Amino acid sequence: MDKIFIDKLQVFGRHGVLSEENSLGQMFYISAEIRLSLKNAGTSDALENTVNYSECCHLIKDICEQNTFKLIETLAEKTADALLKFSPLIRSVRVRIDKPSAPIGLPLESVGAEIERAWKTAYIALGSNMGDKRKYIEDAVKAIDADENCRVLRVSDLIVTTPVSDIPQDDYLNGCMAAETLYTPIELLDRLNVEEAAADRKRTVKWGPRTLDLDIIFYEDEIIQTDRLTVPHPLMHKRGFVLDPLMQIAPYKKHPVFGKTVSELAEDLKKTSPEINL
Ligand code: PH2
Ligand code: MG
Ligand code: MG
Repeated sequence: MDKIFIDKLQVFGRHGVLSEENSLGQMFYISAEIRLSLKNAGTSDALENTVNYSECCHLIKDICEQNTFKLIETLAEKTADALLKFSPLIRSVRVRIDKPSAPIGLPLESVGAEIERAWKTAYIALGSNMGDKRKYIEDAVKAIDADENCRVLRVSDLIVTTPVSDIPQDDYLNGCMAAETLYTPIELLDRLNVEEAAADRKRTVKWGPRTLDLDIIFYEDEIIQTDRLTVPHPLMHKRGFVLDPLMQIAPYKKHPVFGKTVSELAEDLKKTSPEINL
């Protein structure tokens, strides 16, 4: 991908684990690769189609000068985060911190840290079958979009579905959304759980009725299996109430385990379970 780069911007800072570093300070050299398409800027010759590297340099300088972190990792993280939020055109960043005068007591040219961070696309299933179902879902979508670490890209229609459960309960309203996020998968899960709690969801019975259910279906093409989180969602390919709305917003998205598109998974489900009305 195209990039704007900043090479070894020299900024004074007071970051360090030692108290002398915090009081005396030292020079930090900060480098960044800011990845975005430069095509429109190159063809239009218009600054609004890219990022102003001068503004990026001042942003980096301000973060370095106005904070005192123990770790260069923190300085790198805060810098990457601010750059990623600086313009919607920016897709990913690489940030490198050099600390050539680090008090180590040994001769060296530089020590430092380098990180890469990016906006990631996640697909999230939305469900509710208690109370004002539409409002629970719409409020959650709004709250996620208002979170500075998330940008909602698309939301499907909300459809009425029959509960898939042995426990008798009211019909569901289901949908799906695509969002870009700076959260890791587990941070995103925590964030979605906050919204479920805000909707006063009680986790009493498994498969029981719920005011709000927000499930991560895909996170980029990552395959995750931990105690708390399985991605892709392990049942998504068997659930019409997931595939049907997902078809609207991402028919050609490929399942990273099965290698099939959402549209193909929906076809397969229709063949094996024709009673599911897709
Ligand atoms: N969610 C479940 C269990 N059953 N059935 C429908 N129709 N819609 C759901 O969202 C749903 C369900 C567990 O999350
Ligand atoms: Mg669920
Ligand atoms: Mg859930």
